[in-house]
Amino acid sequence: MSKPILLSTGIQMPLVGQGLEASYNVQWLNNAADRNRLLAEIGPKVTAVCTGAHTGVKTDAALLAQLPALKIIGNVGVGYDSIDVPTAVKRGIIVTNTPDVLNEEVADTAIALLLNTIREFPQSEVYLRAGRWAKEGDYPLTAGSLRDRKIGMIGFGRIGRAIGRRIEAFGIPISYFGRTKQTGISYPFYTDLVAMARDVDTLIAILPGGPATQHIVNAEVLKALGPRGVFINMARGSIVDEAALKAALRAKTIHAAGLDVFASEPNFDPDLLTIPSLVLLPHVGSASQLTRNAMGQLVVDNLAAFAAGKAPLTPVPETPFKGW
Ligand code: 8YV
Repeated sequence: MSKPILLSTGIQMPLVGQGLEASYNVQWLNNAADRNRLLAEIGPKVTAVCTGAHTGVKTDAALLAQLPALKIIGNVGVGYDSIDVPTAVKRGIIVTNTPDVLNEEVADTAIALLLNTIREFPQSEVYLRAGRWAKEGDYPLTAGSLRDRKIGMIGFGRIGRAIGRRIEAFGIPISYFGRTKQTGISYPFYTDLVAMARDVDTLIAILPGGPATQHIVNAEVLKALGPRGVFINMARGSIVDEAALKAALRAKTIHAAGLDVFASEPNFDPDLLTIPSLVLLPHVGSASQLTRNAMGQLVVDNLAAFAAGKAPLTPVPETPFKGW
């Protein structure tokens, strides 16, 4: 029997490519000289897709319409906002993601970005490398310190709680904003983001992207955060109004921001580079070999299980596996 056809929307780690090829006839959209031609040829026979935010390709309504036999989409990453989930639900397509295996890595990165933003470590290294220390004296004392801060978590899911545990160890008070109050969590809970922003001075965003959270951090939230305010985004670029953020940083109505994610990736707005109070990372939250291998293996395991007639391991809540 010939292997089922899987479409990869972009380049994947060797571990993923090789793992998928054991169960599937893998077709690479990124290698196609003419993508439309490839889709016209193989689209009707594709039963599985492997994708991820890093591929830069959206598994949107237009792509899904070209894949009428599709049964499963394996996403490299916990966030699956590049996939049109409502259409997947309607068509009975299972979507899987990579929860849990990246929690601690992303939480570590969030803390690094938080400290780098508040204490200006990247800027002070640039100062050292430019030979300014001996010539001009010590790097200026930073206006910001983690010591006197109150942190508000925007989203308090699995990664949010891993960040929360670290912040608690630092002895810093935490609040959180979300849709529902979490059982067993005693931190102050807000359903009103502006109210939380008013009560804290540091926001860390770690919530899903997509239409429901589009520009949830807007001019009003940033204004409420105030002039000592620090905003850290570990979620998706879509959750913040980047124009409002740039304006707030330029007008110093907030103090600083650290971004691991952007409205457009990898071609982010170059104007961001002109703002000295911004610390910028190229979406590296989970980007160690150790963690990406674990994520890649989970994608392979999900898609291989499905090809072998077994239940996928980690379907997203919207598309539970209901049996054969
Ligand atoms: C990955 C991420 O960079 O898990 C996620 O949602 O954003 C990152 O860990 C990305 O998904 C790789 O495609």
